[in-house]
This record gives sequence, structure tokens and C-alpha cells, in this order.
Amino acid sequence: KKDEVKGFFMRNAFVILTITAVIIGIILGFSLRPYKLSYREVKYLSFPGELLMRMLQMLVLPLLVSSLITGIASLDRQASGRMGLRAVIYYTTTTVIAVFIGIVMVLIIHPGKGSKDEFTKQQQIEQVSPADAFLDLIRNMFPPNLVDACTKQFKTHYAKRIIHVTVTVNDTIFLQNGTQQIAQEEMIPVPGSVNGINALGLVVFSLCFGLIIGNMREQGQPLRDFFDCLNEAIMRLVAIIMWYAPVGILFLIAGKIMEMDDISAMGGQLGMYTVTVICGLLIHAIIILPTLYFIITRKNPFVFIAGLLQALVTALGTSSSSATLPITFKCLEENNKVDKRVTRFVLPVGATINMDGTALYEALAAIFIAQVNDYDLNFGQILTISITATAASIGAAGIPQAGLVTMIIVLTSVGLPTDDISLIIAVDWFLDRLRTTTNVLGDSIGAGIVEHLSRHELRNNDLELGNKMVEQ
Ligand code: DAS
Repeated sequence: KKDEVKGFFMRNAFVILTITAVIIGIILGFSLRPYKLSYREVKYLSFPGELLMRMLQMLVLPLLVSSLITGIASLDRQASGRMGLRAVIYYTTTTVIAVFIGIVMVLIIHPGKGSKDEFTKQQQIEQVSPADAFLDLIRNMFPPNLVDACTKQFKTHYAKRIIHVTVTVNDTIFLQNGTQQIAQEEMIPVPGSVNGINALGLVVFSLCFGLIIGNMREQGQPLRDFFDCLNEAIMRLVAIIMWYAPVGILFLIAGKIMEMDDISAMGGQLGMYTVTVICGLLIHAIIILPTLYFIITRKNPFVFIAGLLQALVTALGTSSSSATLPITFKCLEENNKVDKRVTRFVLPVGATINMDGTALYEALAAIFIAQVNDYDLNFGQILTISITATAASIGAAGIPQAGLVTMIIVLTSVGLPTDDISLIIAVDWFLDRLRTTTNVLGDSIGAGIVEHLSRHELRNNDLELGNKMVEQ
């Protein structure tokens, strides 16, 4: 009996600790709000949370490169080809559905009716053409050199367009910390860049490199072993960090609750807009994705989602799907027993290009901005918005507020003023968390679905590996 209880606790320790951490974080945050701590004091209080963010971020790139290369190299050509195709079909389908939900919600609820008078804007943002932005997206798939992609943000033509946005909503001044950082660093993160590093470029490099060394039979074995061992080592580091995660999440949530402005200060339009985004994300996360999972795998989706709880809460706390990636790996492989050959292949690509929450959000926000400007979009423009929102979500990095930056592509594609991004920046730190959680959920459900659809290849792959070992 005692062992049973111990086993239950160890198995669910993370979930119990994480839920407790979230509850304490919320209580702490709201109980400290009346003291109106200064910005500096809040920063000190959030420091343990900042540590968690940085611990996870330091692992993202070695994990992304080692898992992708190992994942691709361990599958034979046609298996990885078919698995990749299934993943891409899943990504495209769910992102298009998400965009469709976003557009339907914003057209039904119509949060933007009424005039702009409740918002006042301070500064303009220069226009960037969608063509430029698309070229940038393609250009960044091939980093100028690997060292450059791994070491620093490199300047692109985006850098000349800096988002200087100071928003006053009902006389409360916010300088969105993401924007402040942008303004200070004179840089807009390169699309697909994670903490200033071009993850999109690394994903393309890792896919190509993994394919090549996968085909180099015995000659490639030392490298395959090296990346396999690197991946294993990183995952052991993640196992250690996971024990710290509840503490970090507690302070991340408490700090954010203390920083947040009075929701009541928001005008009706911004409030309705927030409600519209939340409804859209909930429909996608609670109805669409679980239904898709059930239709394809015939398994209970909510049991699968329960295993992801730690990753979803980390996404909520960090608002970065890339920083959450190490924990997403752990949850899928240990709690949901998803085959490592699938997670190593599907998750890094998904976390970089599959962002259902962001796509839904960008389409919805663009149409909201059109509504606020009393600008009636015709069908062609709405179609353009859905295409550019899909592309912008692919280009968005898994870092906080990346979706806000790539929304420039969507707005310029239909001639909407990009400086109207300032209208929605005040609530973006909150909505970013929800869309990031949706992104992580979409990636994880995708791993479950691709694994189910690839079970034959995986079994054959096992058989082949088994035969090889017998031969040896
Ligand atoms: N915060 C991004 C992520 O990590 C999503 C976004 O900004 O839209 O997925």
C-alpha cells in the first residue's frame, strides 16, 4: 500500500507541484498588488522566474540541433519522408483551421465596432512590405554562416524598422517590455529566431545534416553516436531543471500578476477583443485539437493532454514555446510514452514553424484593427489575411511576443496601418501566454497523431534495427 502511494506521488509529483506552484503564484501576485511595488522590486521578485526562463533557453538550441539530427538520422529515408509529410499536412491543416476560427470569431463578435477615441497613439512605425518580409523569411532559412546563426542576432532589413511603441490606454503609460528591449537593442528578432538566434536556419541545417549523416552508413556512425549522446545528456539536464520549474513558474506568474495593469482600465473594445481571442483559442485548444486526436487515434485526448500539463503550464508561465520545448519533450516521452524517433523529429520543427495560436491571433487581430478603423475588408483581403497570418505564424519565433512583430506582414498585406499594433499591445503580454500554450498543445497533439500514423514504419524500423543487430 505504502509503495503504491509512493509510486503515485512520484509519478504525479511534477503535476502536483506545478499546480500548487501556479495557485501559490496567483495568490502571491494578487496579495502583493495593493502594495504597488516598484518596477525594480517586481523585477527582483520575478528573478527566480527569470532564472527558469534562462535555464530553459540555454538548452533550446543544443536540444533542437541534437534531437533533429538524431531523429532524422535514426530513420531510413522513406520513413522520415513519410513522417515528415504527415507532420507538414498536420501543421498546415491545424494552422488553417485556427486561422479560420480566428476570422469567424472576430467577424461574429465584431469587437472593434465603435471609434478609436479610447486609444491614443504616440508614434508611427515605418511600413515594411510583405514582399520584403517574405524574402526575409526565406533568406533566414539559410543563415549566412552557422556561427552567425548560433551566436547573435544578425541585422536584416527588419532592423531598420524598429517598433517604438508607447501606448497610452486611458492615460496609463505602458512601454511593453518586449518593445523596450527591441527599442534598446535596435533590433527586431529575425523571424524564426529564438532569443536572437535563428532557429529557423538551424532547423533547415539540422534536417539536411541529419539526412546526410543518416545515409552515410558506417562512416556516419561516430557522428550519429555523438548527437545521440548529446541529446541524451541534454535530456538529463532537463530532468534536473524540471524540479526547479515549479519554483520558477510560481515567481513568473506572481511577477506578471503584479506587473499587469488594471484590466478594468481597458476600454470596452480592448476588453471585447481580449474575450474574442480567448474564445477563439479555447475553441481550437479544447474542441478542435482533441477531436482531431480522437478521430485519428481513437484514444482519449484528455488523458493525453493531462500528461502535458507541466509543459502547458510552463508555456503559460514563460510565453515562449521554444523555452518550453525541453519540458514538452519530457512530458511526451515520459508521461505519454511517445516514441523518441517521432518527438525528436516532430517537436523541434513544430515548435519553430507550427503555431496555431499565433496564426489564429494574427488573423483575428488584423481584422480587429480593420474594424477599429471602420475599414471594411472584402473577401479577397480576408483571404490575403488568412494566407499571410499562416505565413507570419511560420516565421514567428518561439519567443515572447514574436507574434506581435510578425503581424507587420499581415497588416501591410492589406494596407492596414502597422502603427495600430499599438492598440493591442497593452494586453499582448497576457494573450501571448494563451496563444503560446495553444502552440505547445498543437505541437504535442501533432506528435501523438504523427506517431499513431507512423506506427507501421516505426515497427518496421525496429524490425530492421533488430535484424541488423542479429546479423552483427
Ligand atoms: N510567444 C510565441 C511562442 O512562444 C507565440 C507568439 O508570440 O505568438 O509561441
